[in-house]
Amino acid sequence: MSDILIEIKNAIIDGQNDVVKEKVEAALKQDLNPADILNAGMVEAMAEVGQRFERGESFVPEMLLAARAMQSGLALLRPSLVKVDFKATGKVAIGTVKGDLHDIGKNLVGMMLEGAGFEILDLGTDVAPEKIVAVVKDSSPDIVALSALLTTTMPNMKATIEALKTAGLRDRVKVIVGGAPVTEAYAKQIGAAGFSPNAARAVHVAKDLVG
Ligand code: B1M
Repeated sequence: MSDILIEIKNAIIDGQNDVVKEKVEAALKQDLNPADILNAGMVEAMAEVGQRFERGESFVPEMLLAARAMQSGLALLRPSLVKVDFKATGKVAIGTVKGDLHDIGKNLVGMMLEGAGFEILDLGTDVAPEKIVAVVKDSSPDIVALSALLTTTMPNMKATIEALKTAGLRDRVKVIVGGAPVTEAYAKQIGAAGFSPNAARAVHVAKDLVG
């Protein structure tokens, strides 16, 4: 891995916002592939932060600082990731489920879908099933994309699908799900129309569903 990617990774782990910005700008100037900056530098860093948290070597404040540094780097990468390819058309409402505040993966999925030509309604984090029902009624998205990072909030994906059924809207929208603890088997079990383990795959899943 190139030195600058290692520097980006370490700066995210250490929550050094300004260093991340400086290094991501430098990497882009050096014409490094944005996908490599994202995956080898930035996403790897968050995986390491999670492992340190699990081992009791770092705590919530460190995770927050790393997340802030990651978001700063993502903002700089955004223009490269969102070079719109107008082939796909469709509207996606995306949000992190109720009780869950993790939004980096959700933001990344939203950016990649936007880059693929989808119109994005970003509902943010901690999105209750009732809110999704209201959005489907009022804004008629083709797809609802749900993210969950906690095993304790995953059941709110099922609750959202159930709420859409109860409101008689289940056939008006395709629900796709993802996030670190979510599996294809879980997606099938709750009746989701699609599952993706990462942002790039989410684009293919969404395109297949509207195509
Ligand atoms: Co938290 N956290 N966190 N956290 N956090 C995890 C998820 C954890 C795995 C860490 C660990 O223990 N190793 C653990 C969950 C354990 C579990 O449930 N199994 C955990 C915990 C326990 C917690 C708290 C409970 C800690 C506490 O307070 N004691 C707490 C919960 C708060 C809440 O949500 N109610 C908490 C809080 C936080 C912060 C706020 C400090 C911060 C989030 C800040 C933010 O998002 N703005 C944070 C962070 C940063 C993490 C880790 C370190 C990194 C997450 C991340 O951004 N990854 C995380 C450890 C880890 O994931 N390894 C951890 C990078 C991102 C690009 O990946 O989000 O997986 P990810 O997204 C991927 C795919 O999953 C997929 O595509 C993305 C790109 O490839 N994807 C989708 C995601 N959503 C999708 C939707 C789709 C499709 C694909 O739709 C179709």
